[in-house]
Amino acid sequence: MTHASLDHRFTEFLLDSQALKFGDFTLKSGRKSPYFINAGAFNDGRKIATLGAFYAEKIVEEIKAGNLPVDIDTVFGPAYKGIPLGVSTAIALTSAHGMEVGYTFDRKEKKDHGDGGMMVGTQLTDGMKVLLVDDVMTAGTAVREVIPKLKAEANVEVVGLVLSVDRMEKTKDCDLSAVKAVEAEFGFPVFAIANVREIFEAGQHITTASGEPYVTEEIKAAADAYLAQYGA
Ligand code: OMP
Repeated sequence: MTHASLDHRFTEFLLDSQALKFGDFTLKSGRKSPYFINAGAFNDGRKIATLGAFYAEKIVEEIKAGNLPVDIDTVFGPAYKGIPLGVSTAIALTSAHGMEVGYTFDRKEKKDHGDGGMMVGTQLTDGMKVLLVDDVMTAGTAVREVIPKLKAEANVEVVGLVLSVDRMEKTKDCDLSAVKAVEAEFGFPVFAIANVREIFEAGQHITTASGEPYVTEEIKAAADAYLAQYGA
């Protein structure tokens, strides 16, 4: 029995969940892309549980490789789309891997009654090891917004960032990928369950119910052209 690699199994999951779409999409950065990854497609219990299990598998792989610490205190998912990611990842880390971790997310607006505060879940305190999770990185705008919020809360140590997909795109100003630029700027490692090149490679061998590959030659050519222009 062969075991498909993590990126291959994740690509299958993206395609089966219709989270990976092909067409014409305008990105947050303004770039026009022939593909889009929509984490909003993980919209039921089975899909979000499966997604959390993929994040947990990637995290445990990186812990075993010595790239992430074993004593992560909390998984932080930035509001709003990061919230189910952080929660489902924390559940999977505990239930499937026996790790005791918290989950934390930020409020978009400050609450001045009840428990107050900007954070929900495990409260951040000095010295805590925080692992960030987010959906997709194109230019790294989302992560740049959340780091100051964390630092304003407590002197936490951000130990890394785990994404579902690294789109492997150059930043506007240099040829470095957004992931590499974030690593260099903040000093923590960034991991992705799969990157776009792995996804397009795997997608050519994964078929729809009617037996056609999800990634046709036409789709592959459009992706290659896009990556030739914007890929790092
Ligand atoms: P950056 O924050 O610039 O890295 O862009 C990533 C964000 O853009 C994601 O968190 C999404 O909100 C959105 N996005 C996707 O969800 N999927 C994609 O395939 C591409 C983008 C995007 O707009 O770049």
